[in-house]
Amino acid sequence: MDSPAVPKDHRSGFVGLIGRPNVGKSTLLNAFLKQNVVAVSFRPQTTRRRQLGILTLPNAQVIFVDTPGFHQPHHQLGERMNTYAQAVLDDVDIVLAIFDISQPPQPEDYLVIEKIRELGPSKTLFIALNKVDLLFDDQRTHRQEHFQSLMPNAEGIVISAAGGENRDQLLKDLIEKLPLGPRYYPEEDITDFNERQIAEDLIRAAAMQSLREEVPYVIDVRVDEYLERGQHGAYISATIFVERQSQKGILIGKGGKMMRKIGTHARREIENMSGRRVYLDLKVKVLKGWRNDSAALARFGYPNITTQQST
Ligand SMILES: Nc1nc2c(ncn2[C@@H]2O[C@H](COP(=O)(O)OP(=O)(O)O)[C@@H](O)[C@H]2O)c(=O)[nH]1
Ligand SMILES: [Mg+2]
Repeated sequence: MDSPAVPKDHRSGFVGLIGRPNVGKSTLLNAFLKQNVVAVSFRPQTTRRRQLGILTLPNAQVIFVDTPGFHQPHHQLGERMNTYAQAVLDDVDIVLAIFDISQPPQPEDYLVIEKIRELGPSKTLFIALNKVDLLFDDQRTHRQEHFQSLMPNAEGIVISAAGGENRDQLLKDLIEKLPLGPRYYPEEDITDFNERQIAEDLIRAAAMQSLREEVPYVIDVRVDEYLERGQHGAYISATIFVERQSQKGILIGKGGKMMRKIGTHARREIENMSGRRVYLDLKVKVLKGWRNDSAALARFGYPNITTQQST
């Protein structure tokens, strides 16, 4: 591959986004890329795998690494998700730890703070206090000081991933701390996931947002077919897996109402992501206890990895 000419002062490297579930890691990544390449939802644990988001600028290439949120796992899937986030800590040039400043520190934030303490001195660390748009001005200083007191060795920047406050400033700061280096990926690459994988996550996120109680967390999605149909767009058929027969009933809903709702929402998201029309065909299958089944986890794309520091 020809490496394109880049200026002498070109900077590049990996920025790992870490934090507890639901603080806005994936939202921030999509905002930096100005494109929805990772799934976002108001449910925790929407992100289950590590995914790259590649931002190519004239003077820099920033490779963001989105991760599942650190949490207390209740099954093998959760344990694996934590190890994916842990592995990213070891591999990146910069760790960007994200917290939700609209709420006081939560128990899972302390897991993240512990991870930060364990980082070696050679690792560059940034702290972003996100969702400042949800705070009243008079709460801001107090809350910022609270978070800051828990991490006295790193300065935090208050941002709104969704609203934009300080987002450009954060990007600028990150780029300044990246090492000088080449453009690692061609400029047309924006993620290491293909459309099929992104579609799986978008369908799962759509389902997670419509379902309640434990059901959002027992599903996973496999795309069975992704066919190009020229000017007619794409035909996608996918299976949503659940753990029990009763959950299958909930997913289908009365007269298929829930499936239609999820299908419409997911189709819209996939159309936005891919920029073309999509015909989406969904079915549901039961795969008993898949979140604790090693073979099923591997098939769904959650391999068992070991890290230097096991969680
Ligand atoms: N108000 C507000 N909501 C946000 C912001 N950033 C993320 N969110 C919301 O927080 C929820 C979780 O976001 P997500 O990016 O999936 O979090 P992740 O689990 O850390 O990747 C979603 O409903 C987002 O729309 C923000 O800056 N302001
Ligand atoms: Mg996420």
